[in-house]
Amino acid sequence: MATGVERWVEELARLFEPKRVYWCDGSEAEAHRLIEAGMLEEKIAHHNVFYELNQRNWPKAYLHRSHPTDVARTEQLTFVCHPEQDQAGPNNNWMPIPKAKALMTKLSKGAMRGRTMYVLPYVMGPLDSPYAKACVQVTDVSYVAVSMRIMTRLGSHVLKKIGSGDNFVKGIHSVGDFDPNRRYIMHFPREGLVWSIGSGYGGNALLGKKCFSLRIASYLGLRQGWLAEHMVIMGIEDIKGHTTYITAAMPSACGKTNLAMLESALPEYKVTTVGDDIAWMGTGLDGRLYAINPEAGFFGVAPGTGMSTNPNMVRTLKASNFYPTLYTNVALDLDRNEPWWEGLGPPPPRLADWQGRPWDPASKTKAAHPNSRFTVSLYNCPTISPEVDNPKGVPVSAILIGGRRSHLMPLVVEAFDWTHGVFIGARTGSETTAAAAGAVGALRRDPFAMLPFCGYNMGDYFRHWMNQGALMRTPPKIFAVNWFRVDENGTFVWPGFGDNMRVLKWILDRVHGRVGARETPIGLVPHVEDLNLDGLGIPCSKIEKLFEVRPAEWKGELKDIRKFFDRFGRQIPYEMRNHYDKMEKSLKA
Ligand code: OXD
Ligand code: MN
Repeated sequence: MATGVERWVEELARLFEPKRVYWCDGSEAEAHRLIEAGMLEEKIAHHNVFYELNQRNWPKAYLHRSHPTDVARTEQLTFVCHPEQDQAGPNNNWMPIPKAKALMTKLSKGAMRGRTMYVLPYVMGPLDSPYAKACVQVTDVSYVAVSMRIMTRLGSHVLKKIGSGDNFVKGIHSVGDFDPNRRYIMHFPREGLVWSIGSGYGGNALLGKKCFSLRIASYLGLRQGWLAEHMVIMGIEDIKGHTTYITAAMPSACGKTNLAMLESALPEYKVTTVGDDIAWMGTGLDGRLYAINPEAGFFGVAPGTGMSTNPNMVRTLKASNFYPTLYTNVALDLDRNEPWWEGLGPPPPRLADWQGRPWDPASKTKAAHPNSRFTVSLYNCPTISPEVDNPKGVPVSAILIGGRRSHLMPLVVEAFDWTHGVFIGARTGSETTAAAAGAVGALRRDPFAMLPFCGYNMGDYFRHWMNQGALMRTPPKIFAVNWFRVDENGTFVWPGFGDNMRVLKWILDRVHGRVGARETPIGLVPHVEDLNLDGLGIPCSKIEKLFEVRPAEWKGELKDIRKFFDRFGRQIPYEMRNHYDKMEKSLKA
């Protein structure tokens, strides 16, 4: 008798009409075969699917070039379909479920003709974790199949775990004809289904990542009492060998990957990496918050990654533990056959740009696409945490919430308590980046860096965060951080990267009750003398400016926060309104 997965795949094969159906076993030999076939297959905008790079200097590395219109997440084409629009909230595009299903069925009809349908059984989370979820995705792109093998725990064993029933999260993916007018990323959180047509870009096509581990999982978390968040998970080990775990929410392309594996400027501290993008968190029996990373790889932004900014990522990329590492839309050093991007080092003499065209160094355009990416196994990372596969997760002592703000926001602010921390997370704004299609540098509210990823009404999400705090005996402390404040010349004041450990040290000192703090209308900030600034070479007066809260400058901000909260009407928790009123009052005073 056919299993639930087999019946579902047969139904999809009747709809998509692929030339053949191939069930992936997740082996390395299979990944080799798919890459070799992809090196011959000329499919995407006249480029081969995979292109072999210099294997001596960049072990197991392959280049992929996407369709030129398909280079970032397309938030305007991403929908979350609940029965009622109000359940999706003002933060999501919505369509009635029957209409969305009819549209996707029409677009899917015969969409895989002449192609292979790959069936990918995978698990999000360490295999024996109570949080682990079994999923199956179908796709018609070998690049997606190989990427999913890096990013998830993929293999035939997952089919055994699912058994004969249909208790699995479903992902349907086809690139169709790449037509941006027929591109939709549809989510049906109540039935654990994602259906994505028309895009091969990671965030739209590797359905285990944003679509499942954030949009669908955040809804599961609401129903079941846990949190799915856009967060780094990292350990900070002190000189005595004691590790404190923290998580950090930051919008896309704001330095989460750099933070997750930072090389500390303070030699007494060492970072270990659990994850760089997604955290699933729930309260343990001891009343503490625990976090697991559902992913098994990094899908990181290449530009800006180099030995001076993130040496551990360069080491990860050059390690040869796991086959393969993929580079998407980076530039190509034509003499050495190596990947290149802005920030890796000086440009080599002869480069092809991300679309394969000769690149003129005098031109104003970037050689690598600003959202070019690498896809690499977590198990290549030299700073990988020994706890990465711990089914229980790691206990979280602090939660950081960051944004990219050139003005106004101090380097670090501690929340007065959990409810104030939720208010801080909810009011966070950030300047937009190239990770999503649209304007770059525009300020938008991005609560908990989850605006594009929350699979339900964010008013309910804020209430859910409030409720989670009440479940914990010792909730983590919550901090807002901003590495991006600039001076009057537009230059970053704080050096960032490895020096961010100086801020993390203060956070640890607060967590362990070792230092005091100064109260301001927006939260608690450090006494500058409590920061370890040894060897930094920035005058104290400049550092003090990083903690300035100038009430006159907050007028516009207050207005913007109120406008944003008003979009959620009465769904905004009363605690958040109270914190807003208190902050407004003390800024005015
Ligand atoms: C990502 C993103 O790819 O946030 O992680 O866009
Ligand atoms: Mn992300």
